[in-house]
This record gives sequence, C-alpha cells and structure tokens, in this order.
Amino acid sequence: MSERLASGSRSVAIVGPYLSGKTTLLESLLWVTGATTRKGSVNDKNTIGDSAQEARDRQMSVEVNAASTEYGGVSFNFLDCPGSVEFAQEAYNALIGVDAVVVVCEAVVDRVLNLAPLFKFLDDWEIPHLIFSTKWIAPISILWRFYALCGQFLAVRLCLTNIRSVAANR
Ligand SMILES: Nc1nc2c(ncn2[C@@H]2O[C@H](COP(=O)(O)OP(=O)(O)OP(=O)(O)O)[C@@H](O)[C@H]2O)c(=O)[nH]1
Ligand SMILES: [Mg+2]
Repeated sequence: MSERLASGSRSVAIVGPYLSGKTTLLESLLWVTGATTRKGSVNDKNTIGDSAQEARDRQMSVEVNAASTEYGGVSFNFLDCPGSVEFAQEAYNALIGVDAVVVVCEAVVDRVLNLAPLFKFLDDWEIPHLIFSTKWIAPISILWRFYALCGQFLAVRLCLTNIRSVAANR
C-alpha cells in the first residue's frame, strides 16, 4: 500500500446493498472528474460500470467492475462491486487491499442496520470507509435516525453529500 500511496494512486471500492446507487455514483465520479464527457445512466443502459450485456439486460451489476480517473494530481482506481447477495463474496474479496471504501446506502434505517456485518468487516481489517447516502425520500426525522445510526458504526467523520448537487456544481 505504501508504494501505491507514494505514487499518488488510490484504490477505492464502492460497495453497498442491492440497487443502492453504486454504479450511478461511479458514473457521477467519472463525469465530474472529466474521465467521461457525459454521465451515463443505469436505466438508459449506457454506464461504464455495467458495461456487460448481462448487467445491461438485468439492470444490475453482475461482477466487480474497475474504472479509473484523476483528480488533484491523484489517480483513482474505483472498484464498483455488485450489491446482490449472490455476489456478496465477490464484493468482500474486492475489499482486501483497497485504500478506502465508499459504502453506498439508501437513507433508510433498516438498510443501514443490515450493514452491520460489513462495518464489522471493515473495522476488523482497518479499512478506511465512509457512507454515501442516496435516495433521500424519507421525512427529516427518519433521516436524522439514519445518520445517528451511521454515526454509531463509523469511526471516521460521516461524509454527507448528494449525487445531484455534485453533478450540478461540476
Ligand atoms: N432517486 C434516486 N435514484 C437513484 C439514485 N442513485 C441511483 N438511483 C437509481 O437506483 C437504481 C439502481 O441504481 P444503480 O446505480 O444500478 O445501483 P447499484 O447499487 O449499482 O445496483 P447493484 O450494483 O445491482 O447492486 C437506478 O434506477 C438508478 O437510477 C439516487 O441518488 N436517487
Ligand atoms: Mg451496480
């Protein structure tokens, strides 16, 4: 890891529950950093992450997909992991050896509770991680409960952001 850090390269895994928005987040990251000239969409079947025909047909990730970009002189290699339970082991395997993990989760209390085993795994392996919350449709009181729960799991500061605002401020 130290050699990679010295070379200005970072490896970041994107994980989280099924259909939480991981591939959409990767698409935004590639677009806002200038790696792509347009932001693809899972629904339009034109994302970088879900480029396999099977993924496009099912509108879900079916394997770990890698994509690179550069920002601030640092090269980032993202691993977009599938969220379906059938591919859980593949996703866990991708976490070993990355520099950081972004856990993508809908802002729903049940979803974050189900992530407890993943947070334990990340803590046990001392992998830096943050939560990126998507699909803000709950009332504000529910959102606060969601963030309170996130705070219990996270040793690091919670990063609050939103795909749409990032894209709009490009
Ligand atoms: N409203 C809303 N919809 C979103 C957001 N992010 C993703 N979606 C939608 O959620 C669906 C699933 O998005 P994906 O990006 O494929 O989710 P994923 O986590 O990569 O899915 P898997 O890899 O199959 O687990 C798509 O219809 C997206 O358009 C968001 O922030 N808000
Ligand atoms: Mg996906």
